[in-house]
Formats: sequence, structure tokens, C-alpha cells
Amino acid sequence: MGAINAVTGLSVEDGIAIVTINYPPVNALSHAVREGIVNGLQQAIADAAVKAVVLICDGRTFMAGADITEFGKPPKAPWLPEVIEAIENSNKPVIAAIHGTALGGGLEVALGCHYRVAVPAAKCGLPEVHLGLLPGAGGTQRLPRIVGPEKALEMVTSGAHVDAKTSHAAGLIDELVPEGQLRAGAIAYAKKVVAENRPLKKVRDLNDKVEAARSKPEIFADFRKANARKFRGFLAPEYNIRCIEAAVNLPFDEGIKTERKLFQELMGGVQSAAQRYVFFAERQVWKVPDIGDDVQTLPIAKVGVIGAGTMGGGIAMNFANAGIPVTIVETKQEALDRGLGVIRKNYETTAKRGKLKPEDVEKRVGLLTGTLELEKLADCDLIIEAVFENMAVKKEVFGKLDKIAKPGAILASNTSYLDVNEIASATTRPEWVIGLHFFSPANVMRLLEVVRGEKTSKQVVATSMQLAKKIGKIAVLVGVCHGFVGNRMLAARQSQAQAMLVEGAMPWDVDKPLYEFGMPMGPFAMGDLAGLDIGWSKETSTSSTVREVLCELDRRGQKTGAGFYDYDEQRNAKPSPVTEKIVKEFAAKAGVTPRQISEQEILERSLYPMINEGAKILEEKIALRPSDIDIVWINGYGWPVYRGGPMFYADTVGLANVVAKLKEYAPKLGADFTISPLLEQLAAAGKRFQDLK
Ligand code: 3H9
Repeated sequence: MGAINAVTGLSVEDGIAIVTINYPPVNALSHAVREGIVNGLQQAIADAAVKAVVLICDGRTFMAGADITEFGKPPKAPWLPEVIEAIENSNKPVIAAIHGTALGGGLEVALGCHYRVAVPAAKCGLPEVHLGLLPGAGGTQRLPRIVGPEKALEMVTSGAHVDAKTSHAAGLIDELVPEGQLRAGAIAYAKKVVAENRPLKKVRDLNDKVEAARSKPEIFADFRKANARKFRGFLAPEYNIRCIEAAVNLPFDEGIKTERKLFQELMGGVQSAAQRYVFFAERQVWKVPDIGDDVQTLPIAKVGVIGAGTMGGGIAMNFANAGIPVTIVETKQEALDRGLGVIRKNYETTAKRGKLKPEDVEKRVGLLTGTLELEKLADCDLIIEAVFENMAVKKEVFGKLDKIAKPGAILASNTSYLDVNEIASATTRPEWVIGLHFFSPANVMRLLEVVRGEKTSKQVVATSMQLAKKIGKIAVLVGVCHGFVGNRMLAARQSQAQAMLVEGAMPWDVDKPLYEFGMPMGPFAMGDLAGLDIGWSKETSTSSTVREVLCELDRRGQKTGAGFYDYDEQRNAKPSPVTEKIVKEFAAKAGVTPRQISEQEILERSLYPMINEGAKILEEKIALRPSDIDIVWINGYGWPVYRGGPMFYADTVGLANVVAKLKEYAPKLGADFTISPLLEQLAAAGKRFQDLK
């Protein structure tokens, strides 16, 4: 095979030119790849012996998209749309040979080809929306011309990877070739195209499906309406929809102009910058600087979970879902039966929704064994304690586990606040102890804080991170402090929410700007959802906070139909006159004249103290990087991904602005409030959190 450039090869077999891209890991369409395709194609066209061209990739996948690392840098010709134009205008048929994932710009290249073949395991998709973008190399104009506007709308706004069989049925793939025989299959297909003298099929000229939709504007109106909740706050889905609309209503070249304009607008905006940052942050989070590939992970073939409550049950489900047997321990038969019953019901509900096969319900439930004896955990490779959040109780459990667990077993606590070092001190093997902080509901939430104790061994950390990946979590490695990363920052926000109540804001006044900022709900609505009585008891209640008084009135949140808000049967929230009265009484008791607090102040006092706490977390090396903190907030608390997480958001506000506001609000931020020196230093130097390396 001749070399076109460092990443592209060209060979000719029996009149078929094969342009091969080899740019690991994912054959992203970097400058060299684009150049290689164009030059390879030109040589093939110039060679009179060549009758058709196959475009194929080495390695694990077909091109997985534009090279995201080049975004934001000055563009270098040939630009991707030019590459695709060159392919489409080739006077010899070009056939894309797809394996792995043809994504984004990769699928757009394939759509520029005259024909597409793929192996059955291949997938196609336009996932640009996840980067806050739209397919900017003709994808929004060509896709609906093949699959129709309805399916195209779904694909570009969901970014879904569509399997080869479905793609074939939709016309996106012309022929499936046997697994492992892509090259030979593609060459054979190319020969067939030549032998049958098939036309140079240009997708841009296929107008039937878009024309048929031209008189049906309701397609778009209905789609927008049906997805309004899902798309709330995001720009990219709407921009993608507008492009498909343009494909339907405008000639191809005009549609392309619309696509280009909207693509550039998104690319220059803060949402896409945030989402691209998150893309890399999600991959960075797995990298632990002092743990290299030389650290061997341990096999985890059997897991023990102590506690069959909401948390323990959810945790156990994660492992059963991954095919790992779990032994669940409870202290009372009734609690054990209840816990196992809830798990079964959860699986059955999922099956009823069509998301799980009935036989899989039995398979997963079959992997769970309940017991009342802690000794039954003796053969587990990992034991996760999910008992009451109390240090004495946890230490007692770990003391017992130390005697029961086999040597080499990982002993994990699901504590959400407590000192993992102290818990470990109850054992004779602190190097085997780690925190695995799942978020509720544990079988649903993606985040796992992996809490590394002072003595936790590297092997235990590496195994926990690997296991997290296996059970579909995104793991963030954190150090020991009260509340770790997520809950420690949450506490900073909650204390301001409480303070603003006393100053004159109602719960709904505080919640509104946070919801509009993009959070799933504000702090008071969140309290109502979780239950206001967590950690509250009638016997010890002293009416000293609004929450306590609400609980005393049996307003314990959504589950009792009332909390900070009143709820109707459908659990719709309404501001409550009862709560309003209580809040006003508290303000009066504190001698405060209630004032109107602006939405801007509410937002700043909710978010900036969190950012300050995040900076302290970095100073104390509790988190490895600012982007890890952002991953915690996006995946554990629903921080809007288009704002990139609290630390990224702070960078967009400007750290000097954050510091100035914190100083202005300082008298209201509580007696213990101090500004993080790191935050002040960065602000003074005109730097961002992203500049920390
Ligand atoms: C686009 O195409 C725009 C066009 O429409 C218009 C242009 C004008 N670029 O995820 P992994 C890296 S936008 C650069 O761990 P997996 C990734 O950072 C693009 N780098 O592997 C990682 O690096 P490291 C539309 C990329 O097997 C390594 O590759 N396309 C790119 O779990 C391995 O990645 C997409 O959005 C890229 N495009 O999953 C697809 N992609 O090892 C984005 C990956 O240093 N990619 N890297 O951490 C994916 O969804 C997954 O990477 C993929 C493989 C499914 C392909």
C-alpha cells in the first residue's frame, strides 16, 4: 500500500482503489485525515485503471467525527465540507466501508459517498448535539433526504447511535457485509456497482422525502412540543430542528447555508464550549496521576451489601445488572423481605415499560441472596456497607467485617459525609478500606464518589474505579472531608437558602431563579422531594428552623402532600400560605424586617459560595481537578451540562467578578465565611480554574 500521508494509505486491487485512514484512537477527522482523503481521492481519480473507490478505516472504528481538539483553533484547509463535496463530486463511485461507529463528521463523510456498506456491529449517528452543536458538514441536509425528516429530527436531537440493521432498514446503509470481512465485502460491492454501471448516487439530489414533508409544518411543531421539557435550556436541539426544517423547505444549497450559519453560531457560544469541556472532563476523570497501568486491579466476582434499605437495595441492583452476584445482609427478616421485594418491583416496573425482558427480571433477582448473617459475606471480594449514617454504628460494622471478610476483600462504606479514615481505623486493614458514595436512587444516578482514605491502597482505588465503569457509573476520585465534594458544596448553597428565608424570600422565590438557571429544581423543592424528615425526629424537634416546624405539622414533603409547598394529587407544587406564615414568623422572631431579594442576588448567593467551597476543595486536594468537581455536580445534582459545572461556570462569569460579589455579600454569608485564597489568587492573576494544571 502506498502512503498518501502519515495517516492515509492508498492501494489498488482489481480496479478498486482503497483509501485507508489510520489515525488512532478513533480516526477523528483531523487536518491530516482530511488532507489524506482528498489527496487519496485525487490520485484514484487520476488513475485510469481505477473504476471505483472504497473509503475504509483501520483500528477500532470508522471516523468518529470531526477532531474536537481542533475546535477553537484557526481552521486549516481542506475544511470538512470541502472534503465531502470532493467525494460527492467524484466522477468515480465512492463507497464508504463502515465498522465501529460512523459518528458526526464521520457519518457526514459517509453520506457524501455514493454508497455505504457496513458490518452488522457498526453504528451510525450524529451526536453533535451532545457537544452543543449540530452536524456542520451537510449532515442535517443529507440525513433527512435518506431517512425522512421525522427520523432525522429524532437522530440529530438525541445523538443516538443507530445500529447497522436499523440503519440498513432506513436506507442509511446500502448493504450489510459479514462481520470481519468489511474490506473484502466493500471491494466486492464496489465491483458490483461498476459491473452494473450503477449511477453516482448523490444524496443531495434525493428530494422525495423532504418534498413530501413540505406541506406538513406540524411535524416540527409537534416535535418541539413533545420534547419541550427534555430540551429546556439547551440551544443545540432547537438549532438542529431549524436545520431539518431548512432541509424540508429550502433547496439543498440554501439549506447548507442555514446549517453553516447556525453551526457557527453554536460553535462560538458558551453552551457548546461548556459541553465540549464536559466531553473531555468525563474522560479525564478516570485518570489518576499516581496510579499507572502497572497497578493491577483485583477481580470482583462476588459483592456483599449491608443494608437492604433504599440505598443498599439500589446499590445491589447495580451489580446484579452487571451480572455480579450479591449477598444482601439485614438485621431483621421483615426488613430483608421488604428490601428484596422493592428490588423485584423496581425490575418489574422496568420490564413493564419494555426496557427489560421478563426473563432478565428473574435473572437479576436470581443473582441476589438475602441473609441475616454477616458471616455469609466471608467469600465476597467487595463488601459495601449502607447502614445508618452514624459513626459509632459504622465503626461497629467495620470492626465485625474485619473479622469476617477474607484477606484481600475490599471493605467499602457508602457514607455520604463521614470520615472514611476513622471508619477504617476500626479495622486492622485500613489499606483495604474505601468510600463508595452512591447517589440516590443508586441504581439510576450515574455519579459515584470514590473516597480515597489516607491509607487506601492504590490497588483498591484502581479496582474501585474500574468496577465503577463496569457498572455504568462515572466515578470521581475524592479525598476525605465532611461531605466530600458534592455534599460539602451543597451545604454552602443550603445555608444561603436558609439565610435568605429569614431575610424575606419565600422558598419559591429562592427556587425559581435556580430552576431557570437550569437546575432540575431549587433547594426547597429538592427538600420536599427527598423528605423533610430525613434526620428529623419528633422527640428531639425544637421548632428552631422552618423545616422543623413543617415536620412538626406533619408537612414532611411530597410524600405527605405538603412541605415547603402544597401538592395536589399529581404532585404539582403550589406556594403554601402555611409555609409563608411560618417563614414570616421566623423573620419577625429574628427581628428582621423582610426585604425583597432580587433574583440576581438569590442566584449569586446560592452559587458563588459553592464555587468558593469548590476552590477550597481544590486547595485541600480533596478533588484532583476543577473539572472533576464539575462532573460531580452534573452527574450527581443535575447541574445543567450546558453551563459546564460550577467551576466552568465561574470561569465564564470571571473569577474577579465572583470574588467581588463574595466580598460584597460577605456580611450575609455567615460568621464562618472566608474567601478561598486560591480563588482570590486566580482572580487577581486574571486566570481561570481551567488554567490550573
Ligand atoms: C463533528 O463531527 C462536527 C461536524 O459535524 C462538523 C465539522 C465541520 N475528536 O470516548 P473514548 C478521543 S463533532 C478528538 O474514551 P470509547 C477521546 O477524547 C464530533 N478526540 O472511547 C479519548 O481520548 P483519550 C462528533 C476524540 O471507545 C479517545 O478518543 N463526534 C474524538 O469509549 C477515546 O475515546 C462525536 O461527538 C473526536 N471526535 O468511545 C463522537 N472522539 O484516550 C465523540 C473521541 O486521550 N466520540 N476522542 O481520553 C465518542 O462518542 C466516543 O469517543 C466513541 C468511542 C464512541 C467514538
